[in-house]
Amino acid sequence: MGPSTSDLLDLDSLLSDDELLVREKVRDYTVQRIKPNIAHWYEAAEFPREIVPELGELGVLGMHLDGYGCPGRTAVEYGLAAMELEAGDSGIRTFVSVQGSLAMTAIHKWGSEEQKEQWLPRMAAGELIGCFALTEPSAGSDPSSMATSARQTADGWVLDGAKRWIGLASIADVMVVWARTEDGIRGFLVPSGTPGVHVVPIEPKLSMRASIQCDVKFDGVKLGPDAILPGVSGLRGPFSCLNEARYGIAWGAMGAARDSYEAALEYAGTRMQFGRPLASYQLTQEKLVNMLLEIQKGTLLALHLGRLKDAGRLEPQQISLGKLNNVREALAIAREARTILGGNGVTMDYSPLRHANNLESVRTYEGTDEVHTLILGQHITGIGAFRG
Ligand code: TGC
Repeated sequence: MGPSTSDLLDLDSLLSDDELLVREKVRDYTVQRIKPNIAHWYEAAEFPREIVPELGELGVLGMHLDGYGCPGRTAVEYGLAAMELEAGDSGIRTFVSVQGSLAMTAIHKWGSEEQKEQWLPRMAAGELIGCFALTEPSAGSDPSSMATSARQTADGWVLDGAKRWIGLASIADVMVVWARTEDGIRGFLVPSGTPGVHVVPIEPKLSMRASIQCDVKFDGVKLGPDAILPGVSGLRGPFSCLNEARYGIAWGAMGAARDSYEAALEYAGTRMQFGRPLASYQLTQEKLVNMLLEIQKGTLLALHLGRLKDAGRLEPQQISLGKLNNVREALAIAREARTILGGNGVTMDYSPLRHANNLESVRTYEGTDEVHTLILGQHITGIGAFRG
């Protein structure tokens, strides 16, 4: 049998047996565990916490990290997993990104040996949840303007300030908090239950409903001297973690796009109008073909980024290219798929509008379209246009 209609170019032939195996395992999990339940979780605005240990068992938490109980898989394997999970829902892939690419990566890259031993094995197993607190109410695209501060005292540190849009904060066992110090921006590990930390989920939301994002306030929070991540000072610390998450998003978005396309293709084949299936109309075929073009190109792009990453050659501006392009195209595909579904496309029975709503958040977090455009603009012209 030739390649499937979702993989016209036979991109699967570019994957190794191990990569295909990882992909199939995560795809099976998504089909059996996420897809049958996602409409309910989304409608109820519920993050299914019970799946966290299952994701640990599946080997997708801190998937690309080595040692400390982490799975130690390749960048391509991690990307394929992100793609399959986001074919289920962006909120589920977001959990995996926040836990693995952001919180665990920060500890793995910049933590002390004790911090790594304390947190990483149980986070990889899905026994503990982490979050990553960078964005603030008035510092989104520009984290260099953050106001949250950590003041050194005789006993350690005192943290004051506020963060916003922090994924998983209300259920996190540990927060990675970035704060301004006399020594520049530093990372701190704040365990749940620390006095002075106040977390409030942001709701109701029209996007990412099966995920949690929170406001967090730090009011004179006392931390020990060993709360600081010793390995990094400056924005390089959080940005190096964002690179990992943005890379995963370039893959994940193509999962949401593929699921939207497949839903529209199946519907078009069975839905009769004017005595013929929708798929027999030229206007429908053009929509389906345009979706497939972008899915194939975007998947090939993500795979190329993954191969560069595994070779240790992936540059931040290349990640920006992937994140910008693939999320933008995925959003257009999800919206176009919804048009084929007609009125039925606005019900929870079909995935494309849910994907489109989620992708509005995905295009905004981890660097907006505008930020990635300007990162690329700076790279090609040599002139930074972020500041006036
Ligand atoms: P700039 O002066 O260029 O750089 C400051 C320092 O950082 C280094 N750096 C990087 N290092 C590693 N990877 C990268 N991609 C890096 N980009 C910059 C740089 O070398 C420098 O290091 P050093 O040692 O020389 O000091 O910084 P800038 O402020 O001018 O950057 C501008 C801009 C717009 C590119 C940057 O601010 C940016 O990327 N803004 C977007 C911020 C963003 O993505 N926020 C997302 C927040 S996290 C999130 O959304 C979580 S969502 C998940 C959830 O919790 O639900």
